[in-house]
Amino acid sequence: MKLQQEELRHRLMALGFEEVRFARLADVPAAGLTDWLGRGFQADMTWMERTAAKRLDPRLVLPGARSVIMLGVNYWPGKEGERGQSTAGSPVWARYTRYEDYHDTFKPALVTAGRVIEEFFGVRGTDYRYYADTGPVLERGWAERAGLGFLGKNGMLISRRFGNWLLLAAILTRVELEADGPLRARIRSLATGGRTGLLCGKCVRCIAACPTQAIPEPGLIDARRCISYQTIENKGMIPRELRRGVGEHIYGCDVCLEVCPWNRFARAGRRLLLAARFEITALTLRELLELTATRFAEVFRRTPIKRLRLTGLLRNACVVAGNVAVQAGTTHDLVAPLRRLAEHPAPIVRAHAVWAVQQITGAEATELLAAARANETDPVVTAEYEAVGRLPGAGES
Ligand code: B12
Ligand code: SF4
Ligand code: SF4
Repeated sequence: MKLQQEELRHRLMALGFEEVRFARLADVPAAGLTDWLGRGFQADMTWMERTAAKRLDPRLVLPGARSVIMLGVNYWPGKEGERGQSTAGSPVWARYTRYEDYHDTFKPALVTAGRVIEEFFGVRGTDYRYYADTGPVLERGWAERAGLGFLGKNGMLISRRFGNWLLLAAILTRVELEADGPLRARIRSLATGGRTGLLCGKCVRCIAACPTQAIPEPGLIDARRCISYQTIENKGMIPRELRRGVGEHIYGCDVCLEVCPWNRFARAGRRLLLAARFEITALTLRELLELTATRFAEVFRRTPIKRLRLTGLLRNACVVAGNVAVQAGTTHDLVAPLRRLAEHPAPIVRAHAVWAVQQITGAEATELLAAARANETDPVVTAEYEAVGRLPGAGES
């Protein structure tokens, strides 16, 4: 069996997965997930509540499941992918969005992995199920159990070989596999007793660096405050009190990942399962504010950003524009496109555009937005106009 599993590992690694490790499906401690849900940290991701029972018991996902194969793909983009991200005032994209949607690009390899399992163990297609962020599986928990790395205080599965830059996928199977064992079993001397922060030591960089204080306790993320949630999952208004914290993050956030000292081991990935779209980072904020539906579809085709849709991206771009201009301390060539967006058909775009113009121009905003305001009937947008004078510098930040 051991030999067969090693062969399987090599076959799956050859498909493009940098990490392939096995775990037995047994006793999932419920406390982590139920506590997180109980505190409302899932925000409006109600699917996390609906699927909680399945997440806590993989046998509800695949009856008779015995093992899980945890897969990791290194997506550190290397120097080439980092270029363009350091220019002051340019929008910052989470690293995983600088590739075509991994949910799609992993799929053919997962299909092939399934065939390999069928061939190796003489099982059928109904004897396994695979997911990459697409199913009710606690991927980080299983990755920790299988020994891909440890759970950091930033909540991430951190690899000693790749730092914070592993995307995960899971194959649940009825095949009984020998477990590789967690990292903590291999380095007992360092074990702190808990599962979180095994190799963090006294470091708390990620908690301190989070721009919106979304990590109230080590390993626990309050999605309601997390920029990643606000700019990707939230389809409504970004709460006013969080907008300044969003800073230049146009889509997703990597701050608590990138400050982690374990990234010193990161190296550019093989990218067998990733299709680079690094050109996205070259888009200027003005170009983003002026996106049309056609251009949006063209530029973001096959990327994860397409799921946010044009209105969501314009909303985020408005928030970034308000922040960038305030940081630069200048009035800006962004005011003209923002004034146009204050008359956009979608109320959510209008509301955030009004906020951005107020951030950039202060008292002048009333005059600059007078025409748009005269036509405004939506209460959410009207509330943004009414907030003039109560925004940063005048009490609210
Ligand atoms: C919901 C979700 C989010 C939410 C909530 C984040 C969160 N921390 O829960 C939001 C939108 C904020 C988010 C953001 C991001 N996400 Co996300 N997200 C998910 C998703 C769909 C579910 C996570 C979940 O279950 N959360 C609930 C909490 C309670 O669970 P948990 O973090 O796994 O930890 C608990 C369990 O491990 C459990 N537990 C304890 N013991 C044991 C033992 C066993 C055996 C098991 C099974 C479980 C278990 O207790 C822990 C908590 O105490 C997963 C995909 C998936 N299906 O797992 C991706 C996933 C976690 N996200 C991912 C990524 C990349 C991100 C971002 C970096 C994206 C970005 N750049 O913007 C950020 C990072 C934010 C952060 N610091 O966590 C990757 C993480 C890869 C990695 N190396 O860790 C995942 C795994 C997707 C993937 N397939 O690659 N995400
Ligand atoms: S992803 Fe960003 S906002 Fe979310 S917890 Fe990490 S640093 Fe904070
Ligand atoms: S930044 Fe420090 S505390 Fe946070 S996960 Fe990395 S090592 Fe742990």
